[in-house]
Amino acid sequence: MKKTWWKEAVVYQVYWRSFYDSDGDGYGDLQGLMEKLDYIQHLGANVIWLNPCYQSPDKDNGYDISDYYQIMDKAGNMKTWETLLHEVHKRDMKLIMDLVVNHTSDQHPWFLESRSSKDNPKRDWYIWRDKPNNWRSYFTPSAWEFDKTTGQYYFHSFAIEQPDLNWKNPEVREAIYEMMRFWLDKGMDGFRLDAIALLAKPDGFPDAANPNDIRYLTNHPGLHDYLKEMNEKVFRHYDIFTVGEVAFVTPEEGLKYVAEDRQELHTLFHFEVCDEMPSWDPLRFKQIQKRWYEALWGKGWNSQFLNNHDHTRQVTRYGNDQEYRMESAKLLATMLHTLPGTPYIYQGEEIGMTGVRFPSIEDYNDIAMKNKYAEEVAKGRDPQEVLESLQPLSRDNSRTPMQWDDSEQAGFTTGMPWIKINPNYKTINVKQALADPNSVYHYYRKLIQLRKERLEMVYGTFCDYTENEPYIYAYTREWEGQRLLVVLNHCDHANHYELPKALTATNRQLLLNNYQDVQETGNILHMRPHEARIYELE
Ligand code: TEU
Repeated sequence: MKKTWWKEAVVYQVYWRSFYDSDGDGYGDLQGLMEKLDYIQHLGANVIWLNPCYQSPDKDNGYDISDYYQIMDKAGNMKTWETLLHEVHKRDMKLIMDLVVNHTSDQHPWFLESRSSKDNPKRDWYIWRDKPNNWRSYFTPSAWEFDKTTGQYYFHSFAIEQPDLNWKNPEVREAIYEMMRFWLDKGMDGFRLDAIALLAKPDGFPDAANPNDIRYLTNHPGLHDYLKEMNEKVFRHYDIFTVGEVAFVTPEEGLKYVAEDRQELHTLFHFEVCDEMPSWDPLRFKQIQKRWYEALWGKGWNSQFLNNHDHTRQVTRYGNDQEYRMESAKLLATMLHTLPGTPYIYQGEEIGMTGVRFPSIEDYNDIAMKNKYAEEVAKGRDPQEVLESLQPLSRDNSRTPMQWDDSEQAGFTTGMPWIKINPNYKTINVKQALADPNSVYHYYRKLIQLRKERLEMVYGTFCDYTENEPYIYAYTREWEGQRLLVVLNHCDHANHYELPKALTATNRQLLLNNYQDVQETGNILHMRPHEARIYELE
């Protein structure tokens, strides 16, 4: 397997508006991120993924871009961004930017022109039809919006304020490539490509048999031609890292995006876990890991993550955020950093931050949740019941501000935060985590350090010994004659694990564990609740 910096990287995702507010306006900002770069560096992560900070009316928190060449006021300005890049590089770290090219804001001048008349030169930059089909969008009951100026409907895969670009039009593609080069020429290190599996649309937009199954929004023919062209015209001319957001793909389909010999993207996020596995389901999870490993290994590269700004915090959704919060957060980290693929840390995960339940819909900001709430209540459903049904997966679970200390507003801002702070900040915060040698934070540091030293964790072949076990997950990673064994007891009670013969033939040495006092030499491992261990097999 070819070695590259991005395979060995540990990525830290910064949802800047919730990270650190340097000027008291209630929004995190780029200057705030700059002030916390040492914190991220000290953790050991070496690539930062920055959520979109381009100019935007902010209907979907920056994913509705109205000017690709400017920085949003809330975030700062181009000068701050350039200083940020410089400061990141000074620390031997890299910066990748989130980029949205499936759609723009409805306030983007391209769309303002496009909607102004049927014969405007930009008309065909977006997708216009006389009649809608029966598709839903991610955020609304119809993917089409009627525009009375010209009496036609335009297509939007997400909010009404996010019209989809027409990728069939070569002028659109050239304009996007030019803009990509503008950013890359500034020296940044790559892109997280938003909703990239949606670029191609089917001819004629036929109705879907089941309009609620929105898989029809993704993976249409033509998509890979666009990605190949993008690579040829832009990506391959820079030493960068690209990761595409690719929903609803099988591993075989996923490989097409990342196969090294195809030259499209470097890696992908598939969402078989986050979109399709609502709660912890060990057998299914193991199967997903194995299938992706088998399809990609030696050919293309995967990512490992269980949460981000769209998906509820992992210790709440897939672990235990109560009695075993610390152990559980550490176990999930151990798993993500030892499974095949580049691991991602979503800000706050490293201190075991949890999801949140706000009492009222008014406390929420997430456009996906608010639209769904309105849609369901309009059908006559009980508002309280609707709220409760939407809370567990609301995107705001992950978007509450970073908890820096136990002072007012968790040390995030001196003003009024744009979204409420999780009330548990008094006990869960960075200050506490830095002071406690057993904290989740310090465990992450050790784990990341280990990944730098033990390249088996990056390049090793993967073998799962517990495919049918509901609680214990035990697997090895082997590379250049070195072998690691990872054993995880992902549950609230203790379990024994008897090592299979294949794993007992050699000595074993414990390299990392999330309990303090493991002293076991026999072949039966007594695993405590949410216990995680990494052994070297000699
Ligand atoms: O998300 C795209 C998207 O499809 C997610 O909404 C979905 O939950 C999933 O995780 C993939 O199937 C991206 C951004 O991450 C999100 O914040 C934006 O709202 C969206 O695109 C629109 O730009």
